[in-house]
Order: sequence, then C-alpha cells, then structure tokens
Amino acid sequence: SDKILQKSIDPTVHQMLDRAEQAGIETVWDRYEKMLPECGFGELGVCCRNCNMGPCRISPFEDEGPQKGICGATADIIVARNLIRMIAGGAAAHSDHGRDLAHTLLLTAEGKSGGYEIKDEAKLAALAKEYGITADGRTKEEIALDLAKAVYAEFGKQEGPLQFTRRAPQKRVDQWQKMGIDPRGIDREIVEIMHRTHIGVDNDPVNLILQGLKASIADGWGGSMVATEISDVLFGTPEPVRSEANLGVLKADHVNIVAHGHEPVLSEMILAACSDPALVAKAKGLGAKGINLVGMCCTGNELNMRHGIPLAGNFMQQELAVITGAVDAMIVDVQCIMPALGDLCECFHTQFISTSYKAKFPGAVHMQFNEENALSIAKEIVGSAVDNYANRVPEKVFIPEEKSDCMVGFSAEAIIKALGGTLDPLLDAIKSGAIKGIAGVVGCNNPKIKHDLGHVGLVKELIKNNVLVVTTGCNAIATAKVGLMLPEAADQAGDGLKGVCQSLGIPPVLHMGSCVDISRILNVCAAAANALGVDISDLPVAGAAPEWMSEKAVSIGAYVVSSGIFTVLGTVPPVLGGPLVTEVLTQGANDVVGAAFAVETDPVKGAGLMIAHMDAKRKALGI
Ligand code: NFS
Ligand code: SF4
Repeated sequence: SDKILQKSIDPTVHQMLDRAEQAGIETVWDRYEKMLPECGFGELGVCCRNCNMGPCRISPFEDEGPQKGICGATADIIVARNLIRMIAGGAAAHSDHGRDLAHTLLLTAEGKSGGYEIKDEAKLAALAKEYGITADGRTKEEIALDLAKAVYAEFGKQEGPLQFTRRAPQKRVDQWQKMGIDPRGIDREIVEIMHRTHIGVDNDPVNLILQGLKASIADGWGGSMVATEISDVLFGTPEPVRSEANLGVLKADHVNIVAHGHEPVLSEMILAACSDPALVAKAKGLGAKGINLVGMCCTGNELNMRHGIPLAGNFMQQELAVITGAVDAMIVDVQCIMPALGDLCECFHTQFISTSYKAKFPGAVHMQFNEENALSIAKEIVGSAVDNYANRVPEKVFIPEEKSDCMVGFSAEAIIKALGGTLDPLLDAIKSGAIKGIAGVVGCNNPKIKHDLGHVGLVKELIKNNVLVVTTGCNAIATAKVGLMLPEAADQAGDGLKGVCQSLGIPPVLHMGSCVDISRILNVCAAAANALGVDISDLPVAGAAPEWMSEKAVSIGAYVVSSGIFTVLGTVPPVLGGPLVTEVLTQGANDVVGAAFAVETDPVKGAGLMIAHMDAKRKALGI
C-alpha cells in the first residue's frame, strides 16, 4: 500500500511490511505510530526525573506553567543534564565494548581463551611501540599481555592522558587542555557525568556540556579506539573484500543464522563454528545445503569488513529478517537489539538466542557465551540453530530477492595501501579540487525519517558534489544496499571524484566499519591534519548522522565535534527547550573546539550545509 511505500526507500521493507500487515504482526513502524504524538516535554528535553521531588517539567510557554523544577533547575540546566547523561550512556556502551576486547586480548595472551589468536602482528607491534612496550626478543603473547594490561588500565586511569588521544594533532590536544576537556580516564569521565547530574551538583549548563565533551572524547579517542585497534589485533585489520547486502542474502535452502549486535568477540566464533564439518554435515543431514551466516547492524559490519560475510540489513530491518520466516536463529550479544524480537520470534520458528549476561530479552533462549570456552559454546549455539532448521515451515518462507554487491573493508590501513602507501595522493586530490572534501556519514535508522532516505539522499548529494564519503554503522549498510559501495558507483559522482575513484578502482563511498570504527575516521583525519601541519578543524571535512537515534550516536556526535569536525544531525536532538544549550551546541562550541552542530532533517539540505562548510575551510586553507 501507499502507506507502506512511505516508510522506506527499500523494496525489501515494503514486501516484509506487506506480509506483516497480512499476518497482523506489528513492527517498529506500528509502535512508532501508536506512540504519536510523542511527548512534547521530552522532545524539548525539559523533563527531569533525577530526584523524587519530581518528576518535573518546564513549560515551554514563559507566561504559563512552571519555569523551574522543584529544586530550582531551569530548562537549560535540565536539558544540559539530560544531554550529557545520554553521552554517558553512549560512551559507556562503546567503552564497555572496548573493555571486552581488552579482556579477550588479555585471556588470549595468557593462553586462557578458547579459540582466539593474535592475527595481526604488525598492528600488535605498532600498538606496543605506541605504548612504549618493548618487543625485542619477546613472543607475540608476551607483548600482547603487556598491551592488554596497558589498555585495560586506560579505563580506570585517574589522571590521564589516554594514550590514543595523543594521536590527535598537538594543536587539538592543546585546545582540549586549555578548555579542561582532555579526558583523564574512560570510566572516570562517565562516572563524573553521573555525579554532576545528580540533584544539587553541577547547575551550570555550559560547565555540564564541557564535561559531556570530555567524556565523549574518552569514548572516541579512548574506548571506541580501543575496541577497533584490539579487534584488529585479534581478528585482522580489514582489507578490501567483495560482499553483498540486503535481505536477499538469506537463502531458502540453507540454515540461516543472523548475527546481530556489536562485539566481534562473539561473531568471530560463530563464524568459525559455521564452518565446523560436523555442524555442516548435520545441516545437510536435515536437508539443508549448508549454513548461511549473515550479519545485522554493527556485528554484521564487523563480519562484513573482515570476512565478506553478507549484511542482511540495518537497524530497522531486524524484525523484517524474522518476518521472512527463513531465519533459523537470531543470535545476539549487546546493543541495538529490539526487545520486540522476543514476541515476534514466537510467530515464527526463529530461535532468538541471547548470549551476554548483560543483555537478556523476553522470549529469548539464553546461551551464555564466554571467552574461555568460546569456540565450544559457539558450536553449541550454531548447533541449536541447525537443529531448528527442522522446524522451519516452508509455506511461511518468503525471502525478498533484492540484494546488492558491495566492496567493503576500507580500514585506514587499507585506504593508505590503495593510495600507494601514503595519504599524499588523497591530499593532492583535495588540494587540486578534484575532491572537495571528506564526509563521515554514520549512524542509525529512526522511524522519524523515511528509512534509508536520510542516509542515501545525503550521501548521493555529497558524492555528486565531489565529496568522498567514508561511512560506518547503519549508514554503511544503507549505502551498501543501494550499490553505492561499488567502484561503478563512481558514475554517480561528480567528475573530479569520479576520476579519482576510477584511477584507484575504489567506490566513492568507503565502508570503514562498525560504529566504534568511527575511530578509524578520526585516525585518518588526524593523519591528514598532521601531514598538512594544521588542526582537524582546519580540514575540509564534515560529519553527519542523518537518521540517528541511540545514545551512542549522541556520544559520537559530541566527540566528532570535539575533534573539530562540523556535524549535521538529521533528527532533532532533545535540546531545543534549552535556548542557551542550543546556542552552545550550534554556535558557542566553535569557540571551544572549533566546530559545532547543525540540525537539518532534509538530507539534500544537510549535504548542502556540509558542502558549504568544506568550501569555507578550503578558502581558509587557500586551496
Ligand atoms: Ni551505531 Fe551499531 Fe546502527 Fe545506530 Fe545501532 S547498530 S553502534 S547505534 S542503530 S548505527
Ligand atoms: Fe525536579 Fe530538580 Fe529533582 Fe529534577 S532534580 S526532578 S528538576 S527537583
């Protein structure tokens, strides 16, 4: 129906929503509609539940209703507190992911992990050097043990600095120090947000926001970067690889397993278990042709970047994968997993398997994963999925045909390799104007925006204007699905970018990984700024999160801006009830960190803001 066509630009979504409607099954879009109108106080960010004198909410009308909370907090105080609590949530999620990777490295170095190994010795050596760990005459396990301990210590550090923050240009670090936002320890900055936002502590909106920026830097240049770097050490640094994306990657004649969530610690072992001969034989014994592992959301990105495992879809497609009736198991760990999956899986044969003690769900079977026995547990989980193939109801299976090829795996290292060993050809192309600038386009889906339209509309407009796009997260999946990650997509780019892509054989949209891998984008920006002898805020670069929804995305936006990169948000953050906070985020931040936010719900206009920003930066650089 017409209503369904309005929900997404993706034909697989239309087909699955049709099916859902016929079967009377509700999805995220239905629940969103039932929620409308969403709470106006919440939208403005002016409700507070931080103590039990409240809840309080500030009236948006000055002549009517309360202008202060019971404790006296103004709208700006409440908005700032709420905003930085979102940053704390997001930074905690990314950083706890990083901590889990450090833990896996530690166990692996001690010989206690059940199946992991150190795959990228070159990266291990580089990180050891960065941390001042001697490598001479020592085994990779000995080096890795020291590195794991050093990285682990970043979380509980009291006085800083965080080692990876020193990858930023000196001018940037100086500015952070001058503003008092150079983070001391990853956990410390998050805890301090919780302290400062307790009733009766920090009631200066600007001071609150500065602490939010500080914690976000501890995420981007701390916890997230740890997650990326240690994942590369354990599982290999991504290199260009071909793959496919969209629900059409499910196979009617195979056992289909969807890996959904975030940490590669689990998904890597699920992948290994899927090629276990005994399990493959078992699948064949049940009449399947084999085991088909596909990814969803960021764990999908991790598998896709490193191994070319197909991407089934992004955040808004998790329920739709189940509605195909072809998924034998949905295996999840942490983050962005809708609790709706429990009830939904009950309408189908799909087994919903949770694996982390941190993330349990109604309707899920819990199979606790741990690193010590990783491979054997992964085999049990995959075995359970294979068994469940016997329960599949062929009449209930409908897999959309649509899928697209994609070329992925553009880690910073892979980009430099594609450029012939240095960033110079890219910098030259920027200087010559062939490439106007680089945009990092990232983030979630959100039913407030037509699914994938924000992502694809913005990215297409950018490449048309010769902006090279680097992407992660659910934006990466959206662009992969429409073929923008193919070298042929250079045809949709402006002449300058098209020429560069064609000569290098790369797509105009480069998949850099999962959301923690936005740290890879920071590294590229730092390297480019250092090569030019300028700060990141001087570069013709910009960020965007066209369909963002999660607290993680708030932390990302904050650290990208704190790193000096202008960022466009495509959904409105809950801050407009605080005029001072809104002013600080969209203007004042320029004086603090050399960058600020803009909000623009129209993707083409959003791209326009980014392009105008790049033009201004180019002019200032005299290029
Ligand atoms: Ni990022 Fe990944 Fe997607 Fe948003 Fe969720 S999967 S960590 S938060 S929804 S981009
Ligand atoms: Fe109300 Fe202040 Fe308590 Fe918040 S902290 S609920 S504004 S009294």
